[in-house]
Amino acid sequence: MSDLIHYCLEDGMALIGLCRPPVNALSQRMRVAILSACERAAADTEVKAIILHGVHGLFCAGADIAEFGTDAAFAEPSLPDTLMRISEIDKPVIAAIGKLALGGGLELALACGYRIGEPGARLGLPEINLGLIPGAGGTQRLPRLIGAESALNLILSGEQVDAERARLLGILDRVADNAESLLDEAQAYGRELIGAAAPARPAEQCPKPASDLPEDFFSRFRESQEPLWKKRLAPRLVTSALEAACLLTLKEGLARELALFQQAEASTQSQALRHLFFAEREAGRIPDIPADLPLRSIRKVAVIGAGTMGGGIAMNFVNAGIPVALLEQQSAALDRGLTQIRNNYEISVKRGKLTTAQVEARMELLYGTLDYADLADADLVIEAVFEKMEIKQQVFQTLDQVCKPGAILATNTSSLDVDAIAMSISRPQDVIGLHFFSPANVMRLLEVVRGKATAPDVLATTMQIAKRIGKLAVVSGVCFGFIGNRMLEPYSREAHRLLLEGATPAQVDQVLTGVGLNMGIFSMQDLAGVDVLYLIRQANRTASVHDESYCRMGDELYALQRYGQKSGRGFYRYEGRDRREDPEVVALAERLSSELGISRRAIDDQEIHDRCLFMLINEGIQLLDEGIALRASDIDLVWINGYGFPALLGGPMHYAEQIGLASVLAGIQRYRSELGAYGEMWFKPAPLLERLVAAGKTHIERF
Ligand code: 3H9
Repeated sequence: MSDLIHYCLEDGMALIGLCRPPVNALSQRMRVAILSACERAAADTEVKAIILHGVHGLFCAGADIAEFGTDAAFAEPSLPDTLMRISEIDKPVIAAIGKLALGGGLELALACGYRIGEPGARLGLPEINLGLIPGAGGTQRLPRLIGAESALNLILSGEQVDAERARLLGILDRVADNAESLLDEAQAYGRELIGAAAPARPAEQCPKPASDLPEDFFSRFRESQEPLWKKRLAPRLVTSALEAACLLTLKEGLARELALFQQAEASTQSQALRHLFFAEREAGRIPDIPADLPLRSIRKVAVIGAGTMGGGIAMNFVNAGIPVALLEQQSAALDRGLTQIRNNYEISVKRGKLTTAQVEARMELLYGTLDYADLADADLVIEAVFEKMEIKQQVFQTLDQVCKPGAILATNTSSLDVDAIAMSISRPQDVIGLHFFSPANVMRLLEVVRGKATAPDVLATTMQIAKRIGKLAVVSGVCFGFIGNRMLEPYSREAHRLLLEGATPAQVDQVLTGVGLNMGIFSMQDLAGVDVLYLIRQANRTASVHDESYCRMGDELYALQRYGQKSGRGFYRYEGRDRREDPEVVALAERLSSELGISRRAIDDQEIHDRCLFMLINEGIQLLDEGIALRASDIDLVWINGYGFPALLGGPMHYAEQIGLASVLAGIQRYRSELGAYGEMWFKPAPLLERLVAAGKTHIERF
């Protein structure tokens, strides 16, 4: 028998154990192995019932995602065929579900006549998160088990339910006492079924899944949901599949489901989301650091600065049960910071996300202090003070004196030179950059900045602690702005320049949100603060020798005290939450254009798209070439999780591959020649992009 299956016969029952760590993904080899074990059990007259279980406890996390988009996905036996055959076996088949039954894993369980789960098991059909629909019977068998509406909600949300809820919904027949007794209880269940001469499958609980729904249920449902689905294809396909379950026979419904699944699988949306699934898992791997490198232990954390950022950072750690010392210079600022944290938690209580007891437990883990001596036993110290090199270096010199040897010293900076901070103290190997995004307790992205001297175990420990506090950590090298903010520069530059050439803020923003970005660049800058961006620009201006005419719009708005949303006027005019195009801004752009000798013209949307996004892409490719980013997919994660780039496009690097690298290069070359001196200066194709195109590559990689 296969190494993927453990097979044994006990007490008239075949125990078929799935054994493909880590998650028993249903690859083609796995499907062959399961089917042949099931056929053996079906043919064996000694076998009166069959139990499918996970050898290492975990049942199954679904189809093998890596096979999608390749021939292996439907190589024989396909998953739908395998499950159809299992559902036809004329003996009771029991799924014993430990830990997880997700996607194709739950569909495998649904193909069985009976299901038992351990209390900690999570069940769900999360295909939608990959831009897919359940394609191996989930959209047809689940509604026949729990009704169309419940099935629709479960599949559209991708929600994972626990065992007890699954039992209440009717997905599980039984919940075992505990994980350890699951297999024994499944066997006892099997003996009962054999004793009672139970049928291979019980009668369907909901043979007419929509019987309790109004006739126009699906049309009304679509009408109400369409605006929320926006550009997403998968929810529309799920709804069609569920409707089919209500109208067609099981056999017809399965055929319809398969066609819809294949449409989803082939979509660029699903390709993008699958790319991101693997990108997230890859981001944690650092090529020159072995996975088994011993880590430093982090039991106590200290955060310096109790402002919005410092407070948010501290919350991450106490949320994960790690004690935090929060240090401020003045007691009033410390009190304000602690009160703000408590207020944030109170909001969660009001929303029903936390209990009062949980809030108290978290606040207990927070210790406010004004004394650096209290940081002596911290294993990780994160500085979140004002973004100014001298101030940060001063803090680090104090840390150098008070912190214990081996403590990791992190700076939360969004752009400053981590090496310059590290080199200012006696232990640069312990220094690392942690760029949290605001609000730090909410945003998932964390740029982990590896300095020249950062020790490998400091980086590896930081990556591990980031995972522990629920962050998606992406490694960046040291450069101005790291991965995310450095790419923001050319993207924003183009947007500003386009205003001088004749576009309006609303036109530019509409093109960007039309592509799927959460916010247009000008709405984003109005939110961030025109004044804040001006001050950052001022701080870095001396370093720049370039033509800065494109900064003039921002500079003038600053001078007019149009600071953005907070002052009611910026690139737009705000009335309450309403954003309006402002003729004054257009007039300002016209005046600046004439002062700068830039001729104005009507600009089409394609040009806005290409100039903003190709410059963004170009900078990303340059970062990869410089080794600032380890891989193209890391860049995608940064822009999706930190800057509102649409996940459905897979991130700027994946999007560039979809557009075609040669087209991106041609676009950049076109504007280089069409935009005169400005084009000459700024539209320089990244050498890596040129090399990739010359070599006929379609995938962005170091080369
Ligand atoms: C489906 O089933 C379609 C069908 O309806 C129809 C078909 C016709 N395939 O996340 P982790 C790997 S679609 C391949 O780090 P965790 C993962 O890449 C599928 N590989 O651990 C990683 O590998 P590596 C529906 C998979 O404990 C390793 O396992 N199912 C799959 O934080 C550990 O993963 C889903 O959408 C897979 N299905 O989380 C479930 N799953 O170590 C997707 C995992 O080399 N999976 N891997 O980097 C998950 O949500 C999480 O991985 C899971 C574990 C909760 C299972």
